[in-house]
Amino acid sequence: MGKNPVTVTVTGAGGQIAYAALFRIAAGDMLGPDQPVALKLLEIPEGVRAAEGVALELTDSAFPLLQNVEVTTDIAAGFDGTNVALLVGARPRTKGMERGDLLEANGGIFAPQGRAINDYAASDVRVLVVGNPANTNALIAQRNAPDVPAERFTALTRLDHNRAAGILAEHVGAPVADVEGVSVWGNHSPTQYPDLTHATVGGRPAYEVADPEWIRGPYVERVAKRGAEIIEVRGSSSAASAAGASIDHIRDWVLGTGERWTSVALPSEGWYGVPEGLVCSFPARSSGGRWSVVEDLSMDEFSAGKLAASVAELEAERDAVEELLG
Ligand code: NAX
Repeated sequence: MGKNPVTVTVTGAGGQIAYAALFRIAAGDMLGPDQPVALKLLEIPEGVRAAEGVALELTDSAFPLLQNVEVTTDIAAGFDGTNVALLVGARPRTKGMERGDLLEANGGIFAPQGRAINDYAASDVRVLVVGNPANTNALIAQRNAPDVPAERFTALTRLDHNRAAGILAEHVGAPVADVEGVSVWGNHSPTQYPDLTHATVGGRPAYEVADPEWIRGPYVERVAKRGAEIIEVRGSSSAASAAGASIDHIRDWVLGTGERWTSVALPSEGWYGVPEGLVCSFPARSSGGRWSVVEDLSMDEFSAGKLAASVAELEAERDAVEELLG
C-alpha cells in the first residue's frame, strides 16, 4: 500500500521563491520519491491570483506524487492538518523603513500564523521560516504556538550554509561535494558568521587549503553579503537557491543528515552560551526527525566574538518585538 500524503503548506505561494520551490516539492525532491504530497498555498488577497496561476501549472505538470492543491487566503484553512509549513510570505523592507518597522510589520503576520499552527496543524508539524527577518519571525511564530514543541520552529540559514560551501569550493577549485564541516552561526543577516574552523576540503583542513586572512576577512564578508550581491548582479533577490536551500533543510530534517552536519536556526537551549529561546543558527545534524546541535566544537576568540555580535543583534530584534512574543 502507498504512503499517506504529507500536507505541505507554503505561504507567499504567489511569490518568486515559492515558484521555484513548489514544482520541486511536488516532484518529490523534498520528502522523497515515494512520498505523496498535498499542497496548501496560502496567500494574501493581493497575491492570490498569482498563487492560483501556480496551482494551474501544478495541475498541468501531472506530478504523480501530487494528491491535491488548495489555494486559500484563510489562515486557519491554510494550516489545517499541515505536517510541514514553509513560511515564505513576509513583508519586504521598503525604502525608508527602519528595521524596527519591518519587525513590527512581520509580527503582524507571524503571530497569527503561529497561533493558527498551534490550533490547526498536525501534531507532528515542522515549521521553516524563510521570510525575513527569518530568525525573529520564527521566534514570534514559536512563542505564539505554546502547544507545539519549540524545536519544531526553525529558520532558514541553509542558504547561507550552501553559499559558504559553494564560495569556498569555487575559491580553492574543488567540487563542492568535497567540502564538509562548514558552520553558520547567528542571525540570517550580514552579522552571520560562516565559520571554517572545522571545515575540510577533500579531507584537508580549510585553513590549510585557503589563506586564513582570506577566510576571516573577504570570505566572511562575501558569504554574509551574498544576498545583496545576487540582487546587484541578477536584478532581483535569490529565488532558486533560496527554494533549493529550503528543500534541503526540510529533506535533511525529515530524512536525516547522516554524519555530515549542516546549519539550521532553531530555538537555543543555551548551546555555546546563546541565551535560551533565541532562534540562532548552529551547526546541526538530524536523525529520527530531530535536529541535534553539534556541541563542544572548539571556538577561538575571533569566532566567539563574531557569534557574540550576531547574538547581540538577535537579542535587540527580540527586544523590539517583545509585545508580540505571547
Ligand atoms: P516575493 O515578494 O516574490 O513573494 C512574497 C509573497 O508573499 C507575495 O506573493 C506576497 O503576496 C506573499 N505574502 C505577503 N504576506 C503574506 C502573508 N501574510 N501570508 C501569505 N502570503 C503573504 O518574495 P520572495 O522573493 O519569494 O521572498 C520571500 C521572503 O523570503 C522575503 O521575506 C525574503 O526577504 C526572504 N528570503 C529569505 C532568505 C533566507 O535565507 N532566509 C533568502 C531569500 C529571501 O530573500
